[in-house]
Amino acid sequence: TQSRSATQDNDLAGYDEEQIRLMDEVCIVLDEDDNPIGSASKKVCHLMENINKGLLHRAFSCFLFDSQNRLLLQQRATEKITFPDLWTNTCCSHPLGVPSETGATLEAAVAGVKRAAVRKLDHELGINAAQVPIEKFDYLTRIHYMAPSDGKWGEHEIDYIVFIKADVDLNINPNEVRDSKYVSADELKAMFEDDQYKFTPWFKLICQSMLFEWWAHLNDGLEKYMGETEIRRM
Ligand code: DMA
Ligand code: MN
Repeated sequence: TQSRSATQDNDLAGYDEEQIRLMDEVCIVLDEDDNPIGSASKKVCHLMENINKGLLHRAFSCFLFDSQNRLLLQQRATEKITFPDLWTNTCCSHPLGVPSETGATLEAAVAGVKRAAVRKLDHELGINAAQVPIEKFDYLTRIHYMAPSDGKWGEHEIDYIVFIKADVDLNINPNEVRDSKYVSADELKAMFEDDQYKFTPWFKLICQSMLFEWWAHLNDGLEKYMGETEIRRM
């Protein structure tokens, strides 16, 4: 039936048990203007058959820079159901459909996203919450994009982009992250020229649009890019 949990689901047969369990998380369903209109499981939100009917959910992409302005990248684990083994920004996930992570106004939504980012930096990379306090995150903008992963799974999100500058200790969760690497802007550009690295679609979109301009202003003038109210459609 439609209501059975992801752990007993034919769509998920053969995938990693822990990643199947996480498909029961509750995502925030949105209209095209980022207004929450309901909730649905992570599994339901990432099936292309639902995305093709317009189902859209809220997400975030966190970019963590160290004190030398190097960006922390991760390679997604082979166990991930969507976009396995691809290189991407520090941490991505979804604010959950719970009061502390949902918001109807932009301000409340940004606060919820920052709480979700602290939660997932710990879960994926083992970064202690004390090293990434909420007040150190900066919200830049939102992008609306759609991207298939394979025939069955994909993304259709309004993705909140947040930056944080912090030196952190990592304790990587291998079920989430296969590899990680700090890079300068020039090193990231070189990775894009190297065929051995494959990247997620949302990270490519952010790199092709604003990332390098934001990065150049990390220490000086980032404020003018922060808090954008328009949703960038990509
Ligand atoms: C989802 O990321 C969010 C974006 C911006 C694609 P994800 O697939 O890494 O989510 P999770 O870590 O919750 O599986
Ligand atoms: Mn998603």
